[in-house]
Amino acid sequence: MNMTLLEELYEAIVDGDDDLAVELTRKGLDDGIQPITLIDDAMIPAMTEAGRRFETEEYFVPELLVAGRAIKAGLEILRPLLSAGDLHHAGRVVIGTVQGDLHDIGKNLVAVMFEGAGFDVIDMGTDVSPAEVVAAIEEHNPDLVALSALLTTTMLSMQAIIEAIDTAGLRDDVRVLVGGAPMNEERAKEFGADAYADNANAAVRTALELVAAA
Ligand code: B1M
Repeated sequence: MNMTLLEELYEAIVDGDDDLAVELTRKGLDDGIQPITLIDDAMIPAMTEAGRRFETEEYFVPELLVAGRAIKAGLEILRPLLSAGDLHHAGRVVIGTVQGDLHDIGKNLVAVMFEGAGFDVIDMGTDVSPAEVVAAIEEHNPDLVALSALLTTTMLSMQAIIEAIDTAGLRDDVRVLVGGAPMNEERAKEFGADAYADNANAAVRTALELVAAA
């Protein structure tokens, strides 16, 4: 059976073949496939499938790690293209995965989409403490703080971070957007965030609204 390029890219990521993921991402672009189509129709479904296999114990941590490395390698090819489209300055955002949490695939995706929408993005990485977020706000003076958490345990760090921003007297200077699998609107409100977004596209839309309203 002949597979389409999107199916091949999907398979390459599920199999954790980062060289092939890079090759197919480049080929997809050469064939005129939009970066967002490569992300939405191959990369995210592939990571979802790797996650499903993890849950059913067909995959273990090493397979998940190589799948994560493959999606990251593909995204790196797309990053400059997504950013090049929009040169206007939508605002500045500091983004990170909260303390105790090392999941960065969703956060990286949101960061790439922010860049594509014209935001200046300062990526604090993973396992970001309240003090690091406060220091990043003081250093970069962002419009928006974007926080990602993938574990039910680490999502509580979001609340600690928002409290630390408040204690530092900076809460009125920034909007706080939160997201990640265990989050929802209710928890976002409870933790003191300004907004919640459940996927990367919604994150961009919500970020633009928050910055415009401020
Ligand atoms: Co982990 N892990 N993991 N893991 N892992 C989950 C999250 C889990 C649900 C799997 C499971 O057991 N079913 C589970 C959490 C259970 C819970 O707390 N409820 C879990 C666990 C338990 C763990 C460990 C504790 C496992 C262990 O060691 N025993 C451990 C913890 C390590 C740590 O962080 N301290 C661990 C480790 C890992 C790996 C390192 C192996 C790897 C991460 C690699 C990496 O990120 N570099 C990994 C992975 C890959 C997953 C799953 C399979 C996939 C996550 C992912 O990347 N999805 C995940 C199960 C699953 O989700 N099916 C799982 C793809 C990504 C594009 O989606 O991150 O959800 P996601 O991001 C989405 C949205 O959530 C949203 O937009 C993104 C795109 O649309 N979003 C935002 C995310 N951040 C946002 C921020 C926003 C807005 C939207 O605004 C700021």
